[in-house]
Amino acid sequence: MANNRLDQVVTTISNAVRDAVRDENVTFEEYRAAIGYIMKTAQAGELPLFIDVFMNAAIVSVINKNAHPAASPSDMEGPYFLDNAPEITDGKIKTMDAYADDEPLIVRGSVKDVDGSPMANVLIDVWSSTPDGKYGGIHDNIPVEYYRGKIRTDAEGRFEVETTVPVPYQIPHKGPTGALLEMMGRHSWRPAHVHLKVRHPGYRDLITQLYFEEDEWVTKDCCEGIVPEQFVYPRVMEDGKRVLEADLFIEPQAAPAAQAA
Ligand code: MBD
Ligand code: FE
Repeated sequence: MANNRLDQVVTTISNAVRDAVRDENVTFEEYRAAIGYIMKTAQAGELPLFIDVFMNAAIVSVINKNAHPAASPSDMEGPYFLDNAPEITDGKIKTMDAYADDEPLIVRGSVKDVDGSPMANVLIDVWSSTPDGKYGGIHDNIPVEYYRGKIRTDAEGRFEVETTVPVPYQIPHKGPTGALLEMMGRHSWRPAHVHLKVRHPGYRDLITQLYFEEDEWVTKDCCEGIVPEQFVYPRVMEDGKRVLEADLFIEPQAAPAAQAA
């Protein structure tokens, strides 16, 4: 019998890994190589990327399994959320002039309680990559205020912000994570995506992503993500700008369960 939650989860995981070692007849050399790989990944600062590529989708399936049926589908947060993104006051997320032929994108929609009532003043983080797959505040010294920002819903529960259209996204593939995928014969592409994180006191965080219909990677995400159909958008233009419109439903936080002894 497990003593506590930590004991239970760690024991289950280590048993699963031991079973894999036995099933695969893993050699001592392979075991040492795996340790070396993990150390190299840590030194490259890619542990969050490596873990998310292989595990984030499983966590999302647990979240969705336990969610209120009317709540919007959750999706992977990925390794590049930063909580120190700037508040957007002029309706525009900063993007880089260097990408001359990027397309403007309007992301808008509403936030409602699962009972259907609009929710005012809800905090939404929006983040996406540069056209060549880099994230502000993470890669290539791009400042944190580029391609990410915090917005809030208005009195009617609506939000709107402008950024640029992201393109199919190759996860950083020059480091150990990409090298591993390549050695496994797998690709390192995700569909183009816009990340959203919706937070409000008393409500469960909703972390999700928006996608584009014409994107070939929507059905073969390298992170094995199951893209929520309702968040895959056809090409809609308004005054020369692409538009994604998302109605997001969030659920009240469950009362904390009594801690098992
Ligand atoms: C990303 O940008 C991402 O969104 C996910 C889920 C995994 C790796 C990189
Ligand atoms: Fe991402």
